Amino acid sequence: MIKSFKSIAKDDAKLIMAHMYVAFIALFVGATAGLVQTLERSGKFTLPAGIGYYQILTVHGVVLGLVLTTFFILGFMLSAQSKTTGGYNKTERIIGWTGFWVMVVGTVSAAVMILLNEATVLFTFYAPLQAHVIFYIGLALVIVGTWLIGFVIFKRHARFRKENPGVQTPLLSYMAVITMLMWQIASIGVAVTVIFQMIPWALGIVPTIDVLLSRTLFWYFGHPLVYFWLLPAYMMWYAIMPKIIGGKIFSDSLARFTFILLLLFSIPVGFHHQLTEPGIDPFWKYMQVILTFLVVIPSMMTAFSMFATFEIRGRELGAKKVFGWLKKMPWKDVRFLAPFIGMLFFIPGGAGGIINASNQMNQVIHNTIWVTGHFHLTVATTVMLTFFGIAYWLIPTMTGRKFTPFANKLGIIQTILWTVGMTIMSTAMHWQGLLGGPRRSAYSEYVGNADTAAWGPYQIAQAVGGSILFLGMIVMIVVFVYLAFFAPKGEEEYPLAEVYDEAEKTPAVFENWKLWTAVTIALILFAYTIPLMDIIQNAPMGAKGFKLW
Ligand code: HAS
Repeated sequence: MIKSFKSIAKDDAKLIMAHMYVAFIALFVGATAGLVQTLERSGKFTLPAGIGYYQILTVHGVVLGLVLTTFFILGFMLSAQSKTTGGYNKTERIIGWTGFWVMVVGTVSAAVMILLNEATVLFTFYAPLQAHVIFYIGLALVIVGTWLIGFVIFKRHARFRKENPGVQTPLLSYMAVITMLMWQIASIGVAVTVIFQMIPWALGIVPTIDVLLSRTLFWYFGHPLVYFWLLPAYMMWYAIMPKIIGGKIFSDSLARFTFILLLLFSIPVGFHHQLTEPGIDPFWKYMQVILTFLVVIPSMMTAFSMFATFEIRGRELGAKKVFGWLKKMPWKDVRFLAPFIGMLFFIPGGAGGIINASNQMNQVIHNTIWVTGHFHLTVATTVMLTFFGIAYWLIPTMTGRKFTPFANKLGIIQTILWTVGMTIMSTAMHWQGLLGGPRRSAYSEYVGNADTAAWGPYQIAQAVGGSILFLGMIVMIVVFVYLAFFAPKGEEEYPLAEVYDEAEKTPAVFENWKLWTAVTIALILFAYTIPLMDIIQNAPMGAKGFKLW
C-alpha cells in the first residue's frame, strides 16, 4: 500500500521546481534546434552565419537527450519520493542542492563549448570526434551531480526502512532506488572513458585514443541510459495512471519484479549498438543479443499490467466487450490522454527495438535514419508524452496552484500536435531508413547526389512533422509557464494509486539490495570481461608507437 503524505514540504518543492525550470528551458532550446535541423535537411533552408548542421544536431541531442531528460527525471523522482516517504531532512536537501548546482555548472560549461563550435561531437560524443576539454569536464560534472542526487534517493529510502520497521516501502521510492542504482552502475562506464581517455586526449597528454574501447565504454552506459529515460515513465504508468483513471494498481509485486528485471538486464547489452563493429568477437555480440531479448520481457510485463489495469477499471464501470474498456477511459483528461498515447506509440517503438536487436536485421537499419525514427517513437514520444502528462499535475502541486480546465484544453491541443507531428516525422524517418537513407547527414553534404532526389520527399515530410512538433513544444512551454506562475492558487492532487486489497503480499526478497546488486554485477562481468580484455590486449599501436591504452 502506498503511504501518502498530504503535501510536499515547501523546501522540497523548491528543489524539485529548480529541476523543472532547467528541464523546460532545455525543451525550448532543444526543440528549436530540432526544427532548424529538419528544415536544413529539407533542402529548403540554409543555416545562417556559418552555423553548421552538426553543431545544431549536437545542441538538439545533448540538450534534449541528456539535459531535459536528466533534470526532469531527477526532479520527478525527488517529488515521488518526498511525497511517499514524508520528505527530506536538512542534510538530504543540502546534498540534493549540491547535486543540482554541480549539474548546472557542468551543463552550462558543456553548452558554452557546443555554442562556440568547440564540441560538435553529437549526443553520443565518443571518439574519434574530439571536443574541447571543458566539454568533457562539464559532462563529468553532470554525472557527479546525478550521483549526489542518487545518493539522496538511496539515503531517504534507507531512512524510511529504518524509521518504519516491518512496513513495506512505498512503491515509487522503491522504483526510484532501482532507477538510480542502474544509473550509478551504468554511468561508471562513461565516467571512465571521459576521465581516463577523453580528457587526457583532449588536453594533448596522450596523442591518440582507442576508439573501440571508448565506444564500448560509452555503449555500456548508452543502453541503460535509454532505460534511465524509460523507467520514470514506467513509474508513472504503474503507480499514478491507475489513480487518474479511478482504479488501483494491478500488482505491487509485478511492478517491483519488472523493475528488478530491468536493473539486471539493461546494462549487459551495449553490444547491440555495436553489432556492425569490427574488433568484438561475434560470440559476445551473440550473448548480448540474447540478453537484449531478456530485457524485452519486463516491458511485455508492463504492457500486460497496463492492459489489466485499464480492463479491470473499464469492467468496474460496466464495459462489456473485449475492448469495451476503451470507451470508459477519461479521454478528456490530458493527464490520462498524453501518457496513454505514449503507451500506444511504444507498441511500434518497442517492435522497432526488437528489429534493431535482431542481428541480421540490424545490418539493414544500422546507421540509417530508421534508428532516428526508432528513438523519436520511444524517447521523444512514449517518454516525453508521459513526462508532459506528469507535468500537468506536478507543476501546480509544487507551486500551490490549480490545474484548470483551460490548462487541460491546451494540454489536449499539445498532445494532438505532438501525436500528429511525430507520426508524420517518424514514419518518414523509418521509411527513408529502409531505403538506405543515412542518419545524421546534412542536406548540404549530399546535394547534387542522385539520392537527394529519392530522399527529398521523405525529408520534406520530416520538416512538416518537425514544424508541427515545434508548435506542440511552444504550447507545452505556455502551459508550463501558466501552471508555474499564473494559474489560480489552490491545492492540486498528487495522484497516487493504491494496490487492490486482494493483491498478494509483496515478497521481502525484493528489498534485498545486496542480492540484486550482486546479480547485476555478475551479469555485467559475464557479458563484458572477456571482450574488454580482448579489446585492450589487441589495441592497435597509435601514432608514434604509443600504445592506445
Ligand atoms: Fe532502442 C537504438 C534496441 C527500447 C532509445 N534506441 C536506440 C537509440 C536510442 C534508443 C536513443 O538492438 C539510438 C542510439 C544512437 O544514437 O545510436 N531499443 C531496443 C530494444 C528496446 C529498445 C530491444 N530504445 C528503447 C527505448 C528507448 C530507446 C525504450 C528510449 C526511451 N535500440 C535498440 C537497438 C539499437 C537501438 C538494437 C541500435 C540500433 C543501431 O544499430 O544503431 C526494447 O526495450 C523495447 C521493448 C518494448 C516493448 C514494447 C512494450 C509496449 C508497451 C506499451 C503497452 C501499450 C498499452 C496501450 C498498454 C516490447 C509497454 C494499449 C492500448 C491499446 C488501445 C492497444
